[in-house]
Amino acid sequence: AGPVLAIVGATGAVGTTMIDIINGRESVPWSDIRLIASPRSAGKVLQVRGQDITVRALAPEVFDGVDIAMFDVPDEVSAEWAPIAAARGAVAVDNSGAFRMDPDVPLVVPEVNAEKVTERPKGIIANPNCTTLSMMAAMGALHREFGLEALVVASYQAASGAGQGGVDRLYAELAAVAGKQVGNRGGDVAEALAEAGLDPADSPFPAPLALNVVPWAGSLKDDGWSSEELKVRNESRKILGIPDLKVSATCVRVPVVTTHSLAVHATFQREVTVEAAHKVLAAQPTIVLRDDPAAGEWPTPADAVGGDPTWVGRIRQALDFPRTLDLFLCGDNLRKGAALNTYEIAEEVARTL
Ligand code: 11C
Repeated sequence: AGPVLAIVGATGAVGTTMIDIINGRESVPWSDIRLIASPRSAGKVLQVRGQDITVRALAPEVFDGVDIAMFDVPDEVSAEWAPIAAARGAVAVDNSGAFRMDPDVPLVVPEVNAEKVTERPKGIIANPNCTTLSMMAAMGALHREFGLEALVVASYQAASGAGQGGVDRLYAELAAVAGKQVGNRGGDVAEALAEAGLDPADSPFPAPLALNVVPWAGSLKDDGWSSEELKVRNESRKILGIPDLKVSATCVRVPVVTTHSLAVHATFQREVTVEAAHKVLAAQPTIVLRDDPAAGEWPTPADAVGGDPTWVGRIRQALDFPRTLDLFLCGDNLRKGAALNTYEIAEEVARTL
């Protein structure tokens, strides 16, 4: 019989996407799939590959007999429960930020460092942040060919990065401004939201997101950096295996429901041309290269959303920077950015059991 898989956080935004991914697979290696969530969601019945599965409440004994447990829950829940799952014999594949920078926990993107799944002294493997992940398959491929030296990144992050609450808030704000001539005067978007009864204190975003962009994601760290910007730096270094990679990121929230985009200024050790980069990226099975500006072809979140690949385009040789490319990437933050990559790690682990 195949291994037993558990999805912890099965009813959340990422957990729901995880079930969609499993339902969409032609075949799966699992002999059994367990759905686990908070006691509030326990008892719900969800369909997985045509079978009704009752969601169980998180408890130590639900991990007995589980080979791989995927965690799509907040940091503090993972911090407590992933070690419990590991102690009960499961390999925990964790999508939170709790273990990513732990030197005894590999941080894995299968296209870049799949071999690391076997180096798991704590029985835990971490899945990167969705913003970092959106560029890793492309950067890994370019790094193998040209040797990456520095990354300057600006993100355009979707509301669903902040979970279902982020999606609900964006839809509510869009409904509140729809059909109104707002956005032309300071504060009038905020007034429209207030008139619709939308309290800023209830928003996961620190400013109106409808008709706006917000240069903030995550929590405040030293010297004005956001946690999200530091994750892009630290996680990119660990995944790519370049401890001294120079990285500088500005993370921005945009009124897109799902799919993060990144504008990347990437500097390499070796000479790189647009043609050579096209060749490398076109050969990657998980990348869609869409780069013909004369034909109006470039990636947008609307193209990438709901799919597995990362879309890449707008590749240009930086005019004043030799060995540097500017490019634009889009990746579904709930799929490759979270559920899909976590599931791909679980598949890699299943191959090693
Ligand atoms: C966002 N990238 O868009 C974040 C969400 O470290 O897993 C994911 C946070 C994380 O808000």
